[in-house]
Amino acid sequence: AQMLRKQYGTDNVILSDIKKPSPDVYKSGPFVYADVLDYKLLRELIVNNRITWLVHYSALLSAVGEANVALARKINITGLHNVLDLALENCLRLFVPSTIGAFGPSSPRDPAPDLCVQRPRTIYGVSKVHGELMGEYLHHKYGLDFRCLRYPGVISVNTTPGGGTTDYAVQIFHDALSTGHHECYLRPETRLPMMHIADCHRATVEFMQAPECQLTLRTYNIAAMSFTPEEVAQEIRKHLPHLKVTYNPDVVRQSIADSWPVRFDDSNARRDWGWTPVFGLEELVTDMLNSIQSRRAKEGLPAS
Ligand code: VAH
Repeated sequence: AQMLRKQYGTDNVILSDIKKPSPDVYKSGPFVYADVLDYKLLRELIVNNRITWLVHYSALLSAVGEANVALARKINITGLHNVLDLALENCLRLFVPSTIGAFGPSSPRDPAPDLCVQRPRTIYGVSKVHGELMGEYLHHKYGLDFRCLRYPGVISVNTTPGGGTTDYAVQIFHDALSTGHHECYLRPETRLPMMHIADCHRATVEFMQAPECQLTLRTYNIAAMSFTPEEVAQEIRKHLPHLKVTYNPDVVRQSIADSWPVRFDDSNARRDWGWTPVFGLEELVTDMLNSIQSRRAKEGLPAS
């Protein structure tokens, strides 16, 4: 929201969520409570605030979705259809994120191209492929301005890990600075595409601003880096040499990770609308450690 508010004015960008945000969210600009399953409430918000773009992030992620398939289906599919219908009715530009999780074991994995077989093995992945297909169908049939990016694992200090398979890549930084020990639920050599949150936000805004005539696809892969738990641990040890990682693979999340792409081919995004990442592994590790350290200092916690 910050990036959009800088460009379009604070009061022109409304954040919404189903849970009460922290006090600083209220301070940073307009916030409204919204439940993606409450069609009437969403319609009122869109009409009363003359909304023109909608960025739809509500979804249960991969691992938490496997633990609650019925809820994941409701939020990720029924919630999506509410948003698609409202976008059509109100001629909105609609952004819906997809994910590396939209691919499965029969997809090409290294790299995974934009267009290939997609038979994901999680309700999260199935719902995201459904979103890609529904959005593209409504675009071609009714002209819906549907735009979708397949995100890698997104690494940010601003949110606590949300039940995804890539959560370890956030938790390891917090553990490195607090206990010096991280227990990893993936095997050391499990390679997954990852991206710093700043690149993810910038890609989304730049993609939303791309002229329609430049887009040859409605859904694009975007990539920045791919790393394994051992590689990110080694990079962290350049700053904190004593980091200890023990590997205790979790069957569910290891099998999900093993069904996902190892790397993304994002050449179409780079060609069509100029996508290019800024954060590689070195920059990611430096930024994450600095961000967490300054947070801990504010909370009066020891540096590490
Ligand atoms: C997950 N972080 O792990 C999410 C994401 C690319 C993975 O979709 O489920």
